[in-house]
Amino acid sequence: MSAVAEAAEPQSEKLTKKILTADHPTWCPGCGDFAVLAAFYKVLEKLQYPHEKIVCVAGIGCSSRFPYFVNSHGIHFIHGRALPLATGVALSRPDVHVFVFGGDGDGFSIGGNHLNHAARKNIKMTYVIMDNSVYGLTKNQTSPTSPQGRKSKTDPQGNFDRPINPMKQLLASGATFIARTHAMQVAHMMQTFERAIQHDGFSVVECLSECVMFYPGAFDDSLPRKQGVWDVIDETQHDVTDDVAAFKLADLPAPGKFGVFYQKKLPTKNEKELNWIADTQAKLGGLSQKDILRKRFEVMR
Ligand SMILES: Cc1ncc(C[n+]2csc(CCOP(=O)(O)OP(=O)(O)O)c2C)c(N)n1
Ligand code: SF4
Ligand SMILES: [Mg+2]
Repeated sequence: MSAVAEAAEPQSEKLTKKILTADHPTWCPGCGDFAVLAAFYKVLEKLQYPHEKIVCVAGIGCSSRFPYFVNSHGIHFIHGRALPLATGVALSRPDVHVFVFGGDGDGFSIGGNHLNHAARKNIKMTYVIMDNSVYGLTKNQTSPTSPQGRKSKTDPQGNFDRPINPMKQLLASGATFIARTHAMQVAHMMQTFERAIQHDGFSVVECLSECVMFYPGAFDDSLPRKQGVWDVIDETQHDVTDDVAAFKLADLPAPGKFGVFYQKKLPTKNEKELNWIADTQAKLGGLSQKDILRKRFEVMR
């Protein structure tokens, strides 16, 4: 690299929790989302990505406040629309690391359609769905993962509807990395985030994160200290590239399994687009992307 280029690209600072910490989180004391944020800081400290290459995107919800609390590029966008926005960032800026955060309502309800399409297109990003099985921000409505019979402001008689099964839904959508963890199982959560981030493709982690205000104790059945069962997938027995086997694991009754259900390396849309751009430039004698676009517009006149 020339001296001029070196001067133009200053060395990134060492990433520390102090550098990554932005605003004071405004979640309720005891909210599971604090542990998710702490785990994210720790994993980023370990991975040491250049600070200026980190982008956090979210929709709307308590969990979707996440980008406010991370000192990085961040966007707090429309409810359920984080993934299309993040897709644009990921495809137009292959040099950055895109992280998306949000709730079960944001991801599986209003944003469910976008989740299917971002997954099948295999856009390179990591999406953490902080699942508290309730709409927290709007104060206790039934969410797509609320169990049958649970009473809420929208179902005072108890929820009639069957909840979705996030792992099955993600498998059917074609996501290439699918995992499940728990905000109170910190070591497992950090390992899972790290594997998800290092996956080259669309990685999704469903992270159970208790809403202590509106749904306390929702996930105690998977915490041994609350007499629950913490059942981690044994990858010596489960082939993570086998989607049928993953579907069977996802069919187990609550509290179900935790860990990586599925992982497969498939070409990302990012790499396909980059190859297409490079081929087109080569065919057109090394024209810049801007000039290729200009030429295209001239044809369309
Ligand atoms: C288009 C639109 N519809 C509805 C709302 C109201 N709203 C805001 S957050 C939210 C649900 C939040 O639940 P979830 O995504 O699970 O996040 P949590 O607060 O539980 O973390 C709703 C319905 C909105 N802001 N915008
Ligand atoms: S309402 Fe629930 S999800 Fe929202 S900050 Fe409070 S505890 Fe967390
Ligand atoms: Mg929620």
